[in-house]
Formats: sequence, C-alpha cells, structure tokens
Amino acid sequence: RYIGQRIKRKEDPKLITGEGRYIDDIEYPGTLYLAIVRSPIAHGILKRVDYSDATKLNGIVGVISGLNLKVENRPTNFPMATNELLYVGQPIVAIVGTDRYVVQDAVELVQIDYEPLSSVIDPEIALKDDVKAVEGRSNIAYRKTYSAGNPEKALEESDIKIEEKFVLNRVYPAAMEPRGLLSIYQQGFLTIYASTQSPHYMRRYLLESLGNMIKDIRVIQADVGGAFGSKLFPYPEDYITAYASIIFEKPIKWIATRSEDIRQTYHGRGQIHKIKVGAKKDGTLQGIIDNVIIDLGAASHGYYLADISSTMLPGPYVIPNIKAEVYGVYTNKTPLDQYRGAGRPEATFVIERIMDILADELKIDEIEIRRKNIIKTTPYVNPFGIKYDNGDYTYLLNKAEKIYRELENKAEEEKKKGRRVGVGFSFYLEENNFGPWESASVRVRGDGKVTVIIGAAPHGQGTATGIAQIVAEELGIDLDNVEIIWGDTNAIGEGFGTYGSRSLTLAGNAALLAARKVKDKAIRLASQFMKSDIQELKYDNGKVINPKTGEFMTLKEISEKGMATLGGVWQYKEEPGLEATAYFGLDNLTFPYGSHIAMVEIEDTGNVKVLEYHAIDDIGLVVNPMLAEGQVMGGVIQGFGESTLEKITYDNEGNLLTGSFGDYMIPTAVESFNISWEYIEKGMSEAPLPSKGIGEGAAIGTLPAIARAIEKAIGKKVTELPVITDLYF
Ligand code: MCN
Ligand code: MO
Repeated sequence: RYIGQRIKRKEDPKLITGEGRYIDDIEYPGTLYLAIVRSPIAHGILKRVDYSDATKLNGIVGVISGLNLKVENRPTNFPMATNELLYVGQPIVAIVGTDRYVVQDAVELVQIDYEPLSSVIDPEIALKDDVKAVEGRSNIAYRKTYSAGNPEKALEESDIKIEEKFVLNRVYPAAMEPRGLLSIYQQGFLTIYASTQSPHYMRRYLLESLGNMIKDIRVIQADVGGAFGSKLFPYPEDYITAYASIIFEKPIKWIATRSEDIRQTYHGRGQIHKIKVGAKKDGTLQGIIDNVIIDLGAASHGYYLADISSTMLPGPYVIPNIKAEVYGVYTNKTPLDQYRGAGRPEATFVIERIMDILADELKIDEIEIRRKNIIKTTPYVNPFGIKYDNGDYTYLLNKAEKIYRELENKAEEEKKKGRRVGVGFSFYLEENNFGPWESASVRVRGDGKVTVIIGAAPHGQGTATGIAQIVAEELGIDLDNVEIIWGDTNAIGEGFGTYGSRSLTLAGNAALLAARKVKDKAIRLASQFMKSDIQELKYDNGKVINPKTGEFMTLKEISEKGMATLGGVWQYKEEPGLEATAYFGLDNLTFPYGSHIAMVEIEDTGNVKVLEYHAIDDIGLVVNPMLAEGQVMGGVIQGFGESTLEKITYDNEGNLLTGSFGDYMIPTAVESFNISWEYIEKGMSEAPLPSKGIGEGAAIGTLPAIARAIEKAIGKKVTELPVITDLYF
C-alpha cells in the first residue's frame, strides 16, 4: 500500500544530481535573445522612441515596438506602452539580437522622450481619486459590497467596539528561478518552453491573441525553480517574445534578470483592511465592518484576490452580521496578482488579529475567545454563502491548545530570566482546490509499465510522486512501474495547471478515475483473451483473475497481447488500447484548517528569532505525509519572511527602492528554524480520494501566529506586516 506513506520524491534524483533543465539551460540552435526597454517613470506620456543607434550595433536583428493586444483586465497598453506610461518597468520596446549581451547593450542606446504626469503611489490616496493613475479613468477599478445581517445595528448593540487598520504590504514572490521562456517558430507552429505553472493557460491565452498568425502553439513546462502563484498567467514578456519569434521566424529566448524579476513579476498582497468590530463582554463576536482596499497597481486583474479575502474573512468563526466594502484601486506600480495563499492569508491575518486584540481588550484568554466563536458543526454556510465542507474545528483547537499552554509555560520561565519572549497562536480555515477541473490519462505501455499524464503542472511540490502513489495503489502495481508525465500541452488535451493547492486532489482524483477505467478495460480485454465471461473475472493487484479456475493475466500480459501481432488482424470485439482519460472537478471547494503556534524571542538587535514552531493541519486524507510536511515547512519559512522581513517599497515617484536582494530581504538558512508538524484526518473531502490541499496552508496560518508572538514579546500592538521590530524600540 502506498497511500499515507512517507515516500521519497521520484522527482528528486534528477534535480539533485544537476540533471534538471531550467529555461536558461535549454539550448536550441540559432536562438536569438530578446531584451526589453522599459519605462523609466511611473506615469507619463510617451513622446518619442528613438532606437536608431541601438540597431546599428553588430548582432542586432530587429526591434519590436507598439505591440498592442487586447487582453482583459491588463493595462490599457498591453503588452507594450504606446502612449501612456503607467509604471516603472512597463515594456516599451523589445530588441532582438544574436546574444544576450548585445541586446542589453542595445537597450542602453534607446532614447525615450516623455512628458511626466503626476503619479499615484499610495493606495489610500488613490482611493480619493483626485489625481488619476490612468488618464481618463477613475482610480477605483473595482468596487463590490459583501453584506450579511445588520452589522451597523450589531455594532451599536455591542458591549465593546474596536477599530483598527491592518496593512499587508506588497511582497515579491521570490522564486529561485526568475521568469523566462524560449519560443521556437517553425513553419507556422510555435513551441514554447516556459517557466510556468500552467502550460495550458499559456497556450490558451497566447492563442487568443496570436492565434490568427499561426497554426498552433505547444507549450512545454521546463523544470521550474519555484513560482508561488506568480507564474500562472502569461506576462507582457511572454506575449512579446512569442510574437517576436513569429515575426522573425526564429527561436527567441527571454530571461528576466533578478532586478527585472523583482520589479516586474506581479507583486502579492497589497491590502489594507479598516475594520470595526463589535463583541459582547464575554467575547462573542457581534458584527464586523471591513473597508478593504487592494492596491492593484497599473492593471485590474488582481481584484479577485480582494473577493477571496472578503468572503473568507469570517474564517472559522460564527459572525452573522458582517460587511466588506471592497475597493480595488489603480496605482502607478507593477500590477498585483496572487502569491501563495492568494487572498486567504490576508483574510486570516485580519480575523486572527481581531481575535487577539479583542481578547486583550476584554482580558479574555486568546484560546477561550476562539472557542467561544468557533463553528461547532459542519457543513456550514458562512454569511457570504461560502460552504465549508467539513471538519472538527473544536477538536483541532483543543489539540493545539495543549501545545500552546506548554509553550506559554516555557515562555514564562524565559521571561523571568529577562528575555523578550512571546508565544503566538493562530487558527486558520482556508478554501482551496480552485479551478473547475483537472485531467489525467492513464496508459499501460506495451511493456506493462504505466504512464500517467496529468494536466496539472507541479513545479517543486512533489505532486507527481503523490499521484504515482495513488495510481500504483489503485492498480495494485509497484510504484517503480508508474511514471508521471506533465507540463506539455501536446501530451494531454486540456488541463489547468498547478495553483490553488489543487493538484493532488483534482489531478489525483482524475488519475484515480482514469485508473479505474483502465481496470474495467483490462477485464473486458482479458475476457476476450481468456475466452471467459466478464462476470467471472475480477481485477486484483495488477492482474485480472478468474477465481473459479484460478486462471489469470497480468496487466503486462494483457498489454503485450494487445500489441504483439505483427501483420496480424484484430480479431476481438473489444477496442485495443489499455488507456483511459478522466476529468475530475468538485462542485464545492475544499476547506482545510489548522493551527500554528510560534514561540519567538526578540533579540536586542530587533531580530526575530523563532525558538519553537508547531503546526497541526487537517487536510482530509494525507497521501504522502513527508510531501505535505515539506509544504508546511516551506510555507512557514516563507510566511516568516513575509511577517518579519519582506516589504516591497516604492518612493513617492514610484521608483522601487527594494530592487535587489540587498534591499529586499528573504529568509535564508540563517533565519530558518525547526518546525514540528502533525496532522489529523477528520475533515475528509467529498472526492473519491478524500483529500484537500496543503500547498498554501502554512503560508496562511503563519502570519497571525508570528505577529501575535512578536506582539506578546514586545508588548505593543501589531497591525502591519511585515512587523518591523526596530520601530518598537
Ligand atoms: N499532498 C498530500 N496529501 C494531500 C494533499 C497534498 O500528500 N491531501 C502532497 C502532494 O502530493 C504534493 C503536495 O502535498 O506533493 C502539495 O499538493 P497540493 O496541496 O495539491 O498543492 P499543489 O500541488 O497544487 O501545489 C500548489 C501550491 C501552491 S498554490 C503554491 S503558491 C505553492 C505551493 O504549492 N508554490 C510552490 N508550494 C510550492 N512549493 C514549491 N517547491 N514551489 C512552489 O512554487
Ligand atoms: Mo498558488
């Protein structure tokens, strides 16, 4: 049996022996390189572009400017600015040449004349809508109200009211590998190798814009050095490079430099929540009113993140009266999009901060206040109509409380010694498995081994191993006889990719259903080969057997028999081919939950040192606890960075001040710490294989736990991420 086992990743031998092939490792004969001339200012009118000097350089093949394509919710000029410049770094011109250095040199020689306009950087100023971020448009790009019950009245009737402003600053989804692609044009066909989370999305998007210029596009995902939500949707550079390769009929590569990547990869978070909360003396929540501002940057496509944050704001608590007023504002900054957790970290940070602050105000224990408000039975429909599937939240809360109390006792001892120590607790409930469905094909090869092709596109999670476990177990064959293929639009018709912690559950269940179809097919074929009645046969551990006679055929034998006859005829009634494709979608998202407990020390330098860290999750059935644990570890460290170090900072003119790893800090091995993880399996999902996702949970649960731990260690209220501890000294 494989499900539930801690099995090492099948993906790793290649990667740890240096056999991985990331975009920039892929060499194709005759490849040209592309570099981009970008807007030097945050807002202005483009007057003149002069690239005559640039084209004189030896090795320059051509220039592309003025490319405009219609793509929903993207900047008015997309993928290139043709009149209005909307943010620093917006592409204006692309230069194509024979090597990567000459195109960079050429970029320096391009002259851009522009007339500056006032820019809008602060999202709260943007909301006033005096100065426009985009000429002729309201800064309010998105507006929505979510409302349930009567929050105004509930607040009035409350014993206690609090008002707070919570800020989650913008962050950079710092993947080890910057973005990039190689686009190869041949006789009307485009083959694109990309560092992406979804080859199928990329193909669909590019076909929509460039489809009339070519016959078809095949997108192949190279090995990907991290993505964290930022490589899901195609970027301007993807359109420009694909277009350039069509125009010049050449293979063309574009790879972001690190500073390009920090500036131009869509940033995450960027939300402000101004909340009013009412509660009874005993801590029972009465009502919440939240004014949500999301800093969209120069394009509106990130608005959906505010929807997720707002509708998940109630979290695991009963709050009948609640309202969220959502404002998505344009600013003259890099556009915003999803980053690991995509809206749920923001929601969880806000509701958990509310719990802790209320507890302090009312002098109630922080676990007690949660227990009082937590949802007691599931399924549960939250006030905004989101249906939480199932779980035993109180059980997990009680389990986590034990760890919390222990750490509290330890912290008391340390404090007596004069150390600045604090323990933080968070409870999170999230939604995942986004995207309508996923596809998988299971094929038994002629030699009896099994190939599984999935539409999901894992890129570091190890999901291929998890799915191999599912298929090997279902077919009753050795794990070594199952290989997973992914990341190629030619290998499987349609699919979605890897995001929203969906791959194990959606692609895994599709693979499970496809494997079941293959088993049925094996029985039907075997019945013909063995000349026995279908009813007499059953599938058992990689074989089709006739229990009466003891006769059997292995999958390998069935497959071989279907392939063997050279020059023969197909004399059977059943179609040949031991393969099947299945699609799987859930009619409701899945809702995992968990708790994080952190004990930190604030050192005299202001440095936040994590002394102990514990996480408990319920994600339904866990297929591979080692992989799930790996996700939690990565997510916690990332969440720690977001809570204490990472902040995308612009000056008032819209220049990025944190444009390198010298200024933008991410956690390294030095800041990392031990994490202990456990799981319970009480909230099974409604899928045949009843799992939920774990890819983002830790990035959600960490923020409020760390924030609270710091708050307790320094004795000052925390309302903003990252927490800059120096400010409190
Ligand atoms: N798993 C399991 N049992 C479950 C659920 C998952 O054993 N019930 C295992 C899976 O086999 C897989 C891993 O846990 O190895 C995560 O699976 P899942 O929760 O389905 O998430 P996805 O595979 O869809 O991964 C996406 C998720 C997201 S949305 C972001 S953002 C993120 C994350 O994964 N980006 C990552 N983790 C990342 N990890 C790496 N290394 N790189 C990224 O870019
Ligand atoms: Mo994601």
